Amino acid sequence: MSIMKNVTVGEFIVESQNNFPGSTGELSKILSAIKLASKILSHQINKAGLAKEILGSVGKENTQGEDQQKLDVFANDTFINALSARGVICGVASEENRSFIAFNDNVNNDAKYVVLIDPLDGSSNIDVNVSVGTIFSVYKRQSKKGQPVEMKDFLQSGNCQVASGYIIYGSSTMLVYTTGSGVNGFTFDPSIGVFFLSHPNMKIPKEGKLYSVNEGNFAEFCPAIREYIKFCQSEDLSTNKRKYNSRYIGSLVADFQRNLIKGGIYLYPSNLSHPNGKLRLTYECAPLAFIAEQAGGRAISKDKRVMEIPPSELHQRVPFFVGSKYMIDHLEEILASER
Ligand code: AHM
Ligand code: MG
Repeated sequence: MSIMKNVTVGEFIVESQNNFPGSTGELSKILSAIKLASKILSHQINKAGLAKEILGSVGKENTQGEDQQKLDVFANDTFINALSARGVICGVASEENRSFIAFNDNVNNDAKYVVLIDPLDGSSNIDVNVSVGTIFSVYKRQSKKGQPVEMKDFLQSGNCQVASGYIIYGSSTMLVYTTGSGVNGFTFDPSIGVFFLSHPNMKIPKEGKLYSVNEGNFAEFCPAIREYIKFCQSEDLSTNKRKYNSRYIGSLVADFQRNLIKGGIYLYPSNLSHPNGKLRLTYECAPLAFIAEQAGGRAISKDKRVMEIPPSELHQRVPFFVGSKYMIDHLEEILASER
């Protein structure tokens, strides 16, 4: 096997921490809590087809009116418990909860970081055995240490992220993260319960051959997006072949990961049922934008870098376009010509 068995994610985190003299190790502990929760979740997802008590809907909707799956609830509890137990963050905001949770005790109130998390993205795919993911980001608190966290700690623009990452529960489980010095990917070996560095210094190809969008919404897209999709489908005169291939799983982390490795563009524009796009700025777009940029790609929303958008509310949605640099450059030109 070509996985570099000698470097575990734990060793990699410690090594990276050593490159920052004066580091307190708090960020490392957060990553390690996320790592632990993801192993528990990976185990549950792998047996989802067998265990009726974890498969399917809980029969009620989450805070945003979406059907909540049993595994959504399990994932949310698992990540929040793992993060609160270590006393290294002062609060967490989750896509599954209406508001943030303040870890309001003496130890956690002294912590300097907050975490935002989408514990189980694409959960409606579990019943049909399609890859799902967890997305997270870490910010330094803005409020005073020793006090309970406040909303402003969670409403920071993506530029302020200290770390972000995702876990994909696919044909294998992978953890991919950045702390602002490149992107590294780790593959889980379930036989010994360890993530090994398998994708060091990930880079997204500058140009790709894949476009990913829910084309069922084509008629509802604005003219610029329709024009861009037609461009993707048009013939490349130098090869007499279609310019790009279409690939859409409908599970954001899986679509993102494929395009990160192979090169491509992912689009979730506004449509009639989602006038501001479907994806959440804080839980989904900003963390993936940080990874895309660190891997040499780009992420925009209409006329701005996603990383520059200050959130006005926790569950804010924005149109989201992310992927290979030249593909986003071209989309940006078409969007600009419409304004
Ligand atoms: P979720 O956060 O409720 O799971 O929804 C987000 C998911 C993404 O994983 C995926 O990219 C998108 O919804 C797919 O939406 P659509 O079915 O409209 O194409
Ligand atoms: Mg989600």
